[in-house]
Amino acid sequence: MNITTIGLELKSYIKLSETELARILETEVDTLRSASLHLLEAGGKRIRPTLVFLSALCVNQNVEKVIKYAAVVEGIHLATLIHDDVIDESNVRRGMLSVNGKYGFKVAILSGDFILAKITHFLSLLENKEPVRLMAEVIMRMAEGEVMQQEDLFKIVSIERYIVRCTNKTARLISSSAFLGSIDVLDKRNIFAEFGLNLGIAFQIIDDILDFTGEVKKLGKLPGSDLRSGVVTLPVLLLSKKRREVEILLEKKLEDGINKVIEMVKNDNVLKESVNLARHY
Ligand code: GRG
Repeated sequence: MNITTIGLELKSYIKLSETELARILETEVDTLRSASLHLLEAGGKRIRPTLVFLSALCVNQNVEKVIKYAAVVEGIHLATLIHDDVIDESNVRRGMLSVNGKYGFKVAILSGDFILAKITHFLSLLENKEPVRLMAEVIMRMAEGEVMQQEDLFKIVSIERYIVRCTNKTARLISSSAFLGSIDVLDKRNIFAEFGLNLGIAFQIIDDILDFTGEVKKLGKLPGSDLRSGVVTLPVLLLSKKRREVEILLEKKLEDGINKVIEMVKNDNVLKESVNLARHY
């Protein structure tokens, strides 16, 4: 199979997984259905379902059998994006109105809860109970990662703690996507999980770098917005020679100070160093 054929096949399997997700999220309450599916229709790269299908293809797993897992990982991703936008009070996601922007924060919280409950219920009915246990752990860890991030706002923490945050917030779901695609191949699935974990950490690091270097149009937000909301990421943590100066600037939580730190990041070697650390994973 060549790359073009794989690409075309992937596209059609991703479509099938979206239909499956819409089926899993079926409800008689129209607002809840449209709020839960809003971000699916808004866009997104579908990295997690793609990883499910690619790992299935790599191990010669029947791709039809993993459509449900592709639906599940994108569904959990949607719920976390919805809750994340409530926490950040962000009105834009995937270049469109976020769920809280469109339906208000109460419906947004409830639709995130609804998606998680529906998916857990769906998985609990499968004969193999491993996926429901795995996804419950991923969801727990994501909540832990997000709370750690809230505790760390405007603080210079250790790189180790930052990596734990990336692992919990982002990498475990990406890892489980690679695992679920290869779940029936017992001697390979843990290798895929480990690959996915490293890929997920690198993915979050690059996402954090792009917050400093990306364009408004592609980011869908102003560069430096992570730091403006207090989320201190790798490039800032690597400003080790100016650590005390950065700490003082961030402690005040004032726009001028934050802009100064953004300039320090751009004028230092830390963006390059951050890319190197991402490459290491
Ligand atoms: C368990 C519901 C629940 C919440 C836990 C809000 C929260 C607490 C965690 C936030 C997790 C989060 C949003 C992490 C960021 C991960 C990330 C890099 C998202 C962007 O992923 P892309 O680039 O987005 O794949 P698209 O839109 O392309 O799918």
